[in-house]
Amino acid sequence: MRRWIMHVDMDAFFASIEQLDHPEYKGHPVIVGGLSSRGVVATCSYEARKFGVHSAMPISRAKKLCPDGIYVYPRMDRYKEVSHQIFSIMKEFTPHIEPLSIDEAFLEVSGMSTMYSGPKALGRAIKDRVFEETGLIISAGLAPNKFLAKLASDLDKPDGLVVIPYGREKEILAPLPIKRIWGVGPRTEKILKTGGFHLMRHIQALPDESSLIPLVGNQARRIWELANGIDDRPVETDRKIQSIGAEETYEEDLTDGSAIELEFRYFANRLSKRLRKRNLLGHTVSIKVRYDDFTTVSRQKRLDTPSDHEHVFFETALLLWNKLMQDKTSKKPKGTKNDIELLGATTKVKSTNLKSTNSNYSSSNYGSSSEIAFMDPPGPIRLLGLTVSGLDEEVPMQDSLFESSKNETENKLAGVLDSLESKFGETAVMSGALWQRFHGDNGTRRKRSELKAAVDAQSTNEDVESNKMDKSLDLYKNGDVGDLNEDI
Ligand code: TTP
Ligand code: MG
Repeated sequence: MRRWIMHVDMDAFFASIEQLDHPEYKGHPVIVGGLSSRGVVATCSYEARKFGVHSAMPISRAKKLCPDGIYVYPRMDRYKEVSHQIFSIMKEFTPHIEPLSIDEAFLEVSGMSTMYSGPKALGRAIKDRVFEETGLIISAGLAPNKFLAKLASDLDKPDGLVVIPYGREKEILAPLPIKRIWGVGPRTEKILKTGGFHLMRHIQALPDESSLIPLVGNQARRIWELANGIDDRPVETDRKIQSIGAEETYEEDLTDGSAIELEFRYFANRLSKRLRKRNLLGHTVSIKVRYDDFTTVSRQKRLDTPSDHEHVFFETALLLWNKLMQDKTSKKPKGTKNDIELLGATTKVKSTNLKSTNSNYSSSNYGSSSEIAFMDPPGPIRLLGLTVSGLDEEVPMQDSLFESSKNETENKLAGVLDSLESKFGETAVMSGALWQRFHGDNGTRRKRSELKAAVDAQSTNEDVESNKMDKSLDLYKNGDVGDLNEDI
């Protein structure tokens, strides 16, 4: 039996939902994104793309290119709801689904094409069904493997339905640039080009990968295979979440340590709730910092014992932040030398005795390391982020075992949405919500004690999940879809 993989990707997903829910938007350029001066475009309708607007572009630029467009703020809950609906429809065709993002998935459809007159008819049936039930259009690609199926779904967007038949893989790939190979990011692309490899056909001309090894090392075989249309990866229905993160781009740059402390408290609280919800423990904590000149740095630390505790995440963030600031300014943080040594040990000590999943730490429970202040940054900070990775499942209780098999697919999708959310970096969109929470009505900052109270109060409110859906980083679509998608 021949293997057939289908890749589906909704057209202009957020914008199409806005047009669906607001019929008066149909046929008009619709731009979804952060509406503040620092907002970026999450996506836009194909009508807006004609003006040159695209995802991750600053809204201010979009407004110059398309002044008469309809600009709307994202409604993540609604998009997630539609996403679930679409995944349920696809599940009626096959249980073998690998969700890749909120609007994208692989479907293992081998064998199913015999139930239709061929792969194209199968693709048509799924497309039609999604359209009938949701009014939304998917672009689909069907091919002998994942790499080609994903490529195919993009070849004729929007409303695409492209089949790459057996035997034509190399021919279709030959004229395409090497950056279309999964895992070939800008850095690898540059290296390959220095070796004279610009198009897939240049790699196809090689008898094997050996000439690529000096350029790209152990990635050579994979790159050679993909350029030749060879990809044996299975559709992974149980792909695990790799990381959970939160980050913010601030409407006004942060300039003092106390504001930064508050942000990390908030992130730590949010991440620990999300981990606990999924019964996960994280091994590695990383912080990300972007200065106002867009220089971006990150630092990470592996915990001795995996944790889901906000105070462990917070204290590790404190440690990493102060180390980073020390490196940057060659200054010591406020506090004695002993404090700093203690801080180094704190994460270690704390993470060993924090197994309870029922933590409810108030700010006063943060322990002695909270005596150490966050150092002031050397310059204005535009973005902060905190991510927990190296996720392991906590040993489940009897009840949750039952629960998890029952809701397996939902959990997987929720996981993908979570990890997707963690990739949506440039969160001008979200910053509005956080900003309001942290500010009085007149826009002035509340006193710090009030802010802490706000954070503590929030830690009891499970419903305060933010609608963060802005994105920026080239990590999107590359970051979370398995090892092949990492830049090398
Ligand atoms: P995409 O599938 O990349 O984009 P799209 O569905 O809007 O358009 P198309 O597939 O037709 O090219 O992303 C799916 C959704 O993810 C998108 O509607 C909004 C969100 N997203 C962002 O928020 N920021 C981004 O930079 C990108 C690329 C997507
Ligand atoms: Mg899409």
